[in-house]
Amino acid sequence: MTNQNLYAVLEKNFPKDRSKVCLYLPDGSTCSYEELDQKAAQVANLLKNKGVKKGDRVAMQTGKCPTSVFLYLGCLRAGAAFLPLNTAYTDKELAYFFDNAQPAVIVCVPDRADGIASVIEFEPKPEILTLTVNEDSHDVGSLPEAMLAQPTSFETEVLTNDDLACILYTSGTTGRSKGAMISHANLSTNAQALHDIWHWSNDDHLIHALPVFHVHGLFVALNTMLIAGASCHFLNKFDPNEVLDLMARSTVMMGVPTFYTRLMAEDRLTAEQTASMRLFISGSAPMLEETHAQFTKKTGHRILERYGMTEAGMITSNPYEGDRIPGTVGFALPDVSVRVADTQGNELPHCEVGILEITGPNVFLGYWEMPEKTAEEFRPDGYFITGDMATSDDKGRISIVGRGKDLIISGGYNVYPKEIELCLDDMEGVLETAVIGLPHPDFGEGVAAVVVPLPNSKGSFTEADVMAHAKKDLASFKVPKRIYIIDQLPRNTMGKVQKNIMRDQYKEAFS
Ligand code: MCA
Ligand code: AMP
Repeated sequence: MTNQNLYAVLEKNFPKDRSKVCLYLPDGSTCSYEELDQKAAQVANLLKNKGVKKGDRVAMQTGKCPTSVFLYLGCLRAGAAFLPLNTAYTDKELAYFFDNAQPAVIVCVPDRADGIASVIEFEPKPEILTLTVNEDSHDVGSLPEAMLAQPTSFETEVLTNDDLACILYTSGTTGRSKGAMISHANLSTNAQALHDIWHWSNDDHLIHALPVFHVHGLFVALNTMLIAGASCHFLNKFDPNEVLDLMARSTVMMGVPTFYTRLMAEDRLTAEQTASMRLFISGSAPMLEETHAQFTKKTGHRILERYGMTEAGMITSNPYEGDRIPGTVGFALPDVSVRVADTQGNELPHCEVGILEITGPNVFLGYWEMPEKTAEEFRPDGYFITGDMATSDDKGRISIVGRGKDLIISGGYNVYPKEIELCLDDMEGVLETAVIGLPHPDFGEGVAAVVVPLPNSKGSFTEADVMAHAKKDLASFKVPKRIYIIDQLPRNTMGKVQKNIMRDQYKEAFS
């Protein structure tokens, strides 16, 4: 049987000469493919020695550093399910994920270890390992320390297509997060498809400035770079000036629309500065047609916009050759089928607006421990209901025209209003709240909350109090950047809160 382990698939495509650099790091140091393989082996050996078995969860909440990549690859090699978590999550948010996924091992930065230990309520208690980067840019902590004693070779676990590779949490319209179970084949087929349609080669050099705890930075960027045997500048965070410097030595960049709007504010973004680049890719949130046009005007490059989601990786892409049409997200990836359907799942004629449904090797296995949620989001014929409103033209080109789900996308991060509303509703003196997304020049959408006090609590709290309450429990990117305290929410005759009226009323909030 061919080993379907994603690591085995990636490894087959590693360069013959493994001394080739894979990661170029901000301090000028590098990591070769040989080193990557050995460090991933050390992680896998360590996990096995700690009794981690196939399918056991290994959670990571750390900053971006080479060891975070070794940990990801080591989990794949050992057959453990990697569970990356946004560094902004608070202890309260983590408590939910840990309780739900019950990881065997948690890797975190040292100053979060006590807080994390205090929220663990399940047995057996997970082992907590630490990882951070010191002032000399070295990865330190109990994880890198323990890796040192481990052998540098490891026989990668033989797995089948449907074996679990990762769990990524995605919030839901009910406010309750769901762990999307992603298989080895979901990832390898998606990486191979992106490699092919975006014409990757081992000469490519990627600018990697995305976080590695979401699909975009972890799978779309890293897996595709690795399956090509290519290399990347592995940056801790997005800094437009650093990225502009690197463009002279790179060929591909991937980013959320905020990366592009921030780059465009720089005078150094010119055709000369980007001359060696062959491909700029955008996704995770809609890019304004105006951003596409201005970027082309400044650089001569046409940004390639693609569309995807946690549950399915990449779904559609504008073509590498041929028209890249702003406002559209292109065609279904090879082997992926898409249809625009009515609320019953019946396919609609071209150009009619409906919900996008998809099927293919990229579609996830289901939600962790939530079979009823999984069933709700699949049609009997196997199509997954994305919740995105779309149209399809007669050639199959897809445009995302809105969201059927109540979702805000801020700088590429998803924020589900219900989760924020539940948090604010808990505040003393609050009767009810409505959370909305408003146009934001930097983040695309910014989070705002409309708050109604109880009749006897009017004047008892301020906008700043509401923000402080939210900050206690919610990741910072979810905290509303504007608060409006009003007497009552607008409702229609059926009593339903009319968010569209509030979105219109406060639309200038961030302009
Ligand atoms: C940071 N802040 C934000 C965001 N990022 N607020 C709203 N939305 C955000 N995205 C807040 C911080 O909490 C902080 O608030 C203040 O802004 C400044 O923080 P800082 O860290 O300096 O921000 P930054 O470094 O400039 O980050 C902005 C960013 C980053 C570079 C746009 O958010 C980012 O890397 N976004 C990419 C997200 C991504 O990878 N998405 C892919 C998901 P305070 O001062 O109050 O603390 S995968 C996906 O969606 C699907 C599958 C797909 O299709 O790809
Ligand atoms: P997530 O749940 O974090 O995986 O986010 C996936 C969601 O991001 C999708 O369901 C879409 O709503 C949105 N999205 C991703 N890429 C695009 C894009 N190019 N245009 C519009 N929306 C996008």
